Amino acid sequence: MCDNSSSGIEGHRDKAPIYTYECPDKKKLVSCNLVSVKGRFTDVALSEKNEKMSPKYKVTYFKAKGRAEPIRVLLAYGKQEFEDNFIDREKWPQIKPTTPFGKVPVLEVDGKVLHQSASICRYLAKKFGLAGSSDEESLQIDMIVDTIEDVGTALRKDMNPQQSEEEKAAARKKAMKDVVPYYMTKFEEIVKANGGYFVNGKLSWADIIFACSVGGLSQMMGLSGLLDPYPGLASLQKKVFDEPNIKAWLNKRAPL
Ligand SMILES: N[C@@H](CCC(=O)N[C@@H](CS)C(=O)NCC(=O)O)C(=O)O
Repeated sequence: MCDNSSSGIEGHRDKAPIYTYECPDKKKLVSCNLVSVKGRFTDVALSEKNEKMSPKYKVTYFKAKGRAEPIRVLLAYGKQEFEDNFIDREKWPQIKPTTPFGKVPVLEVDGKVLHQSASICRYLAKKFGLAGSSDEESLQIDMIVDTIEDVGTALRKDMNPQQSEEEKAAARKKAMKDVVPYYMTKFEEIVKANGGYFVNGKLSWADIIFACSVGGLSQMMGLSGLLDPYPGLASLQKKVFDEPNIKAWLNKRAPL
């Protein structure tokens, strides 16, 4: 379900020239190359690059939305160009050991490999002003993000790809009775009480995580219209995908 090219992951340390066309003046070129050769991501390198240019982003995952989608959507929101590196499933066994913990998505930022989707999203959200404007707001956002993860965990407990159609149907029925309404009803209340968003009446990365999760949840449940009984959540998802930068990217990206 995820992709990650071995050259992108392991090979970047040998590719010092990655910086050469990005660092126009000679002094910067030398220091950027040093940083790249050592494979480090120092504050010096970051501040130099922030002054001059956008980082070079590469998202590696399978050809699917899954845990990579909120990363892509956040990059789109931040108007960042990025490379979508799709892994062939047949090649995954060879690629897996080249990733930090045998999992994807990974995000490369100027060749530095980042892993753990929520950590990556939080990092990008901070950059693009979607991580809350106080510790308390950030906490509210994190609590929602962790609860969305709990929904997936609860569903996966009863469902797996090896199940027969009969077992799958029984698991879905149980989830539609116990898990989905429990979480969605509470989410709906929170969004209603917060001006149409999860936290303080404004867009945050929790909204993006939620909007991106609905597709995966619907797929697991084998139904469309998962949000039909929850108009506040349906409207939130629409608002996220109607954000101008996100919408522009969604319109031009190849369908997954
Ligand atoms: N907590 C990790 C989970 C990553 C994860 O489980 N990735 C799955 C795809 S969604 C994966 O790499 N599966 C392939 C494997 O484990 O071999 C994250 O959020 O990034």
